[in-house]
Order: sequence, then C-alpha cells, then structure tokens
Amino acid sequence: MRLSRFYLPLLKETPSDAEIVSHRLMLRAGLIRQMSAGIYSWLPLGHKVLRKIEQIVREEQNRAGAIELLMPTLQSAELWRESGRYDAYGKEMLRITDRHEREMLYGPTNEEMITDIFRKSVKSYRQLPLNLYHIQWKFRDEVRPRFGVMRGREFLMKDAYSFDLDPVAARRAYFRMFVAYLRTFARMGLKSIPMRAETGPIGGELSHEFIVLAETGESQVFCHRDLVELPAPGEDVDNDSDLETQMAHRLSLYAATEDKHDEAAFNALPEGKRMSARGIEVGHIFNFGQKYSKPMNAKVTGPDGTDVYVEMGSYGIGVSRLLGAIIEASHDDAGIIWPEPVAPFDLAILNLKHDDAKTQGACETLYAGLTKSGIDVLYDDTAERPGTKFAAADLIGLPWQLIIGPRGLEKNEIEVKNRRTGAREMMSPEAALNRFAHKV
Ligand code: 5CA
Repeated sequence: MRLSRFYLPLLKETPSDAEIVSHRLMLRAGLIRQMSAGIYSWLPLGHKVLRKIEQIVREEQNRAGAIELLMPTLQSAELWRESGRYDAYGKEMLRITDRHEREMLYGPTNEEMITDIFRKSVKSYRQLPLNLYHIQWKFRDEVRPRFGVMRGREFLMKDAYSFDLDPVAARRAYFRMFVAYLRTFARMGLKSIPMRAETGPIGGELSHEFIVLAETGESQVFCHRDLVELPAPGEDVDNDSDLETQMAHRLSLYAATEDKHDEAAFNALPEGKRMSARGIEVGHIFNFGQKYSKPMNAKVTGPDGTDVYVEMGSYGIGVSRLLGAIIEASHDDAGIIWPEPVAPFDLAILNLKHDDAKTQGACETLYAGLTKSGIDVLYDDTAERPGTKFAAADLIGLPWQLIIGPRGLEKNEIEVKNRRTGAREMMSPEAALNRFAHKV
C-alpha cells in the first residue's frame, strides 16, 4: 500500500481527553475516532489490526473444537424474559422498540439466544459435546465508558457457549477453553494470567478472568509470582489427561481478582512469591451449569433414556479491548510497537527523497519485490520531510522500517531498522529483499 493512496490521519497534538497511553496512541496513530461516548469508528489501520486479532482468536477457537456461527446484534426481549434477565440486567442494556411496538434490545451477550438455537435442534446426548461461538459487536450502556476501546459501549467480543451432558464433561470443556485462551493471548505477544473471578450478571460458580498485567489496568489482582513465568501450554497439550495435569498445576497456584481475593490464603504464600498488581481483563470464562438450560427448557435425552438439562458454560474475549491491551503492553515514548502477528503491515519503506529518480527507483523495486512475495508493505512515498516520516513510522509502530535515501544508495546500501530494539543495519536492497521475502 502506498501511503499517498492510503487513509492515515495522524494527529500531531496529544488528545487532552485521553487518560491512558493506549487511548492516546490509538487516536494519534489514526486507528480509531470517537463517534459518541464509548462508540468508535475503526479507521483503516485500526481495522487491519482488529481483523488480525480476530483471526488469531478464530484459529485458536477452531483448534479447540469450537464451531463458528453468527448471531444478530438485535435480540427480542421475549427470550430474555424466559431466563429472567430482561429485568435483572438493568440500565446497561440498551432497549429498543420497533415500529410494531415489539420490545427489542442490542445484545450485551448471547446466552439466551444460543440456548434457543440449541434447544430447537439438539435432542440427544449423542450430539454433545458442542461448543458454538461467534465474533460479534455487543452493546453495554456502561455508566462510565472510558479509556477508549478498553471500556467502550459498543465493542467486539468473541463469545463461545459450551453444551455438555454432565458436570464432568462441562468441566473438561471449560479446561479446553482455558488452555486455548492462554495460547490465544500468547500468540499476540501477551502474557495473560487466569484469576479466579466473580461472575456478575452471567452467573455460575466457576469462573476465571484472563488478566494482562498493566499499571493502567482497571482490575486489582493478586497472584503467585510463578504464574507470571509459566509458559502457555503447547499444542501438544490436547488430550484430557494432559489437560487435567496442566490445570491441576495452574489451579494450585493462588490467583484472584479483588472480588474473590482471600487475604489469608494470599498471606500464606512465601513473601517473595506474593504479587499484587493491576491488570486488564482481556477474557472471562464461566461455568454456570443449568442456569439457562433449566428456565429455557434446553434438554437432551441421556444414554439411559431420561431427559436432562444440559450443562453450559460461556467464554468471552474482548477482541476490540485487546488492541488497547497490546498497546499498553508494547509501546515507547515514540509510539506503538506492534508484535509481528498483529501488526497492521509487516514493514514500512521510507523514501527519504521522493523527487530523486534513483531513490524512487530503488523504493519501487523493493516495494514490488516484497509485495510479490506476500509481504504486506506500507510504502511512504509522500513528499514529507525525512524527520516527519521517521516520527510517523515510529508512531504507527510497524515491526520493520526500510529507510532508503540517496546517500546510502551511492554505496548500494539501505538502512533496516527494527522498531522494537531500535537496532539498525546497513545492507544492499537485494539483501533486504532476500531477508524479508523469506519471512512468509
Ligand atoms: N457471555 C460472557 C462470556 S461469552 C460475557 O459476556 N462475559 S464478559 O461480560 O466478561 O465479557 C467478555 C469480555 O468482553 C471481557 O472479558 C472483556 O474483555 C470484554 N468486555 C466486556 N465489557 C467490555 C466493554 N465495555 N468494552 C470493551 N470490552 C469489554
């Protein structure tokens, strides 16, 4: 993509109403624009990152055996009356009346709707286990939307729903998602720590929040220090006994959010292992048994011929919130530093003298060669000064910058800069092409 043909409105001034660094950088780097309180448009650069994050989430859900579908954003109040949540949900639910005076709502979550889909067609235990998910916009009329996409009113969520015959199988489904979540966040360059959590309006007893440590996080958390170092389970952790072993170890280490914090249990840890920090909740999983299946009459016939209410769980990831979390975890004074798997482009080419034929020729050749080999390039071919281009490239945070100017080209050299380490290397344009063309 040529920058001269792209839409990348950068802000020179730091927006004064943005309290945390990720919000400021998302506005300055032209990722989002606020449309009204807690509601954003995703500009092209932000939209690219959003789609990349979504794709990683999707791949790991599929790998864990969940199946994708898509439910609407608008739901009927009827369904929510069946579960009793229509009144219980309170002011966070945006209620809408259609032209026929039918009561509707903009979905804040989908337990009722998925239970309705399930009960209409699944009748036998043979169709279980089942885990269905979608990636869809949600609306919650938060009292205080803030921190940009971190606490929005409209936000993108991945929500999965599991259905099982008995509590043992349901626990297994829960563990499977638990492990999938650790892998999902690790692929985005994030270290997430699952913490015992309160279940709020979703319900149930067993629940974990996945927390990314960050000083600006909204949650206060307490955990065993060893959890921070524990690597995400590999793809080989797949069968049930491996899952049990992994989980037994993790669950034996203390980790809780403020609401579930047990001061005595925490103080029993060796002093050096006690960690109290702030964090961002990027995911939340719930096991709530028959909370929805019972009032909504979602039953299957078991192996012995009797009907039982299915055991359910739900599993959320804040897809749009993740952009904020990743930036909180990965930036410096100059701007964003995208982890490669979620970067909006793989690399930037900076043309330092756009009106110089030789420089332009070298840039065009590299741009064409890299693009042909599948590298997603943002080519800064604008007439801006080099200083402006450097600042913009650092701000938007692509992992690599190929800096090309007439002085280097006299020696057949360009500069390759790594955004994260700041390391610079001089090499020929051919060597650069070779190096990056082989990365895909
Ligand atoms: N139905 C369950 C799980 S599918 C559910 O709704 N869980 S939740 O309420 O915990 O939300 C799931 C995830 O969505 C949270 O972990 C968080 O990452 C994200 N999220 C929740 N509220 C917001 C919000 N206002 N803005 C941005 N992301 C949010």
